[in-house]
Amino acid sequence: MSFSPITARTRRRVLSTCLAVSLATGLGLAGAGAAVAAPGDGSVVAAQPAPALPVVTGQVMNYAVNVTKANNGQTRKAERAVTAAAGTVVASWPEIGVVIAQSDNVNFAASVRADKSVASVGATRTAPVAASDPTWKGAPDTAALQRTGGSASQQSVAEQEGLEAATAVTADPLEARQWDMTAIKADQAHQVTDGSKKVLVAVLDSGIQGDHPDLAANIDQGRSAGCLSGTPDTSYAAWQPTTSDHGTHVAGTIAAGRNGVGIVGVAPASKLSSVKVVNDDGFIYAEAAICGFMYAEATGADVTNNSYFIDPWEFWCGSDVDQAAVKTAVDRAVQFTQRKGVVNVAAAGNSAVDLANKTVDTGSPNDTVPVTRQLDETCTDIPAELDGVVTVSSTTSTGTKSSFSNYGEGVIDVAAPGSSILSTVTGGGYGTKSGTSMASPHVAGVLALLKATHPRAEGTQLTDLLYAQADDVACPATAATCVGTPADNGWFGEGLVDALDAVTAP
Ligand SMILES: [Ca+2]
Ligand SMILES: [Ca+2]
Ligand SMILES: [Ca+2]
Repeated sequence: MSFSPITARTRRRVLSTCLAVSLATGLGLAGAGAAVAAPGDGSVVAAQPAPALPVVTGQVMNYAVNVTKANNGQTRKAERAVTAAAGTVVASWPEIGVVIAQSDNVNFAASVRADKSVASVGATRTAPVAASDPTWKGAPDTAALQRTGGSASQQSVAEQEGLEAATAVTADPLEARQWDMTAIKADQAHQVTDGSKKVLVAVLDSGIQGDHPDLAANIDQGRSAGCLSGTPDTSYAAWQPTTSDHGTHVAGTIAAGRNGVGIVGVAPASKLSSVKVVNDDGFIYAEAAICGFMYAEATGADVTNNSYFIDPWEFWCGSDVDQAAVKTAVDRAVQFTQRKGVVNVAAAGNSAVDLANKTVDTGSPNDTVPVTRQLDETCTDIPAELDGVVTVSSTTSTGTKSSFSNYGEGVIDVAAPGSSILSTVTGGGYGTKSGTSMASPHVAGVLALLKATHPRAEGTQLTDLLYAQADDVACPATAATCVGTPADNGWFGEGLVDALDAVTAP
């Protein structure tokens, strides 16, 4: 779920989305035990591996399949195991040994888990895949095709998204209203530099309006794509916003241009790529996020911004066989990009919970019917809590933690403004939004300035600078939930990011 503005309307929208989805679920079948057929006794083995279990038709589900070794040969073997178990390959990433598969065989996961080339398999959702879903591999849904594009419910979501929390203002120079830029000294940094067009920030989100007057010149259309089908679609429409202006708002905070209109982003000379991972119902599934990370790295992104958690679990638990496999698949993509020098930045989330001491989750899975789960230390928000990801909490204009922001000692890396942030919205205008979604892009922008200042630095070299330069923010004396020292604590991590240091410090 992308961390949309913190309003009652957002919560209602999420709830209505949950209720609208069929109760019928693949939970039981996806979690079925890995029963393995008795091994052969030396008789001749058929070239085509036989399914370990019979094919029994049920609901169409998507799966992340993790290969034992990240290479072409093993990945091809895993693809054959998918086919043998009555599955279809949706996407295949041999660089990380991950295959995304689709099947209506209720024994699919158990059968594929039995293959020697496969380390783990997990259902990416609890709701079945609809024929209208971009990953659908079955026969065309003729009923859906006959409906005019966009259902009534999508329309109303679009209207809500476009209007909610947006304070419409005319497109005059609006820098005076950008308290956030002053707070991180971006205004002072811009006296030195606006950054560099050689730096690319990938915005994994709901799309960026391609012809927004404050963004168009900075969008690298040749390095933008939609990932909703599980593989990159570089057509213009595939990375455009449809039902949400979230990605357009995030993009403006990073790199709205210094061009005489509207606002100015943290790193206004930088390039942006729109990598669409949020579907029309507001969900970010693992198959889209993995595609997004892999595409961003392949197209030379220096930084990615991730203002979302991967659905349908707010926290993915390693103690669950499906959730563990999906978390592994996403982590493989994230760690691959980081080994290649990409810095991934993620919002900490808007549930006002202590990520270092999780207790209970009542909101997941959000694609069927949420259950009450006790959380243990294996349960994490992805991608925010994956190793090496820059995890960002949100601050207000008075410099304290935003009430909605998640926190946690040893989890939060840095803080940035996220309450009442003015930025670009679809329709060519401007509006204010609040959320850790709005904090994360400030950090992505500071990293873009750092990359411009230190063109040879990448990965942890950049994050080391980011953390060292951040301005310490001590825990407020009355804040019982803030644990740690002024130099590093659970509300602000290593402190408020510093755009001026990013362009002036050696
Ligand atoms: Ca501007
Ligand atoms: Ca982190
Ligand atoms: Ca500093």
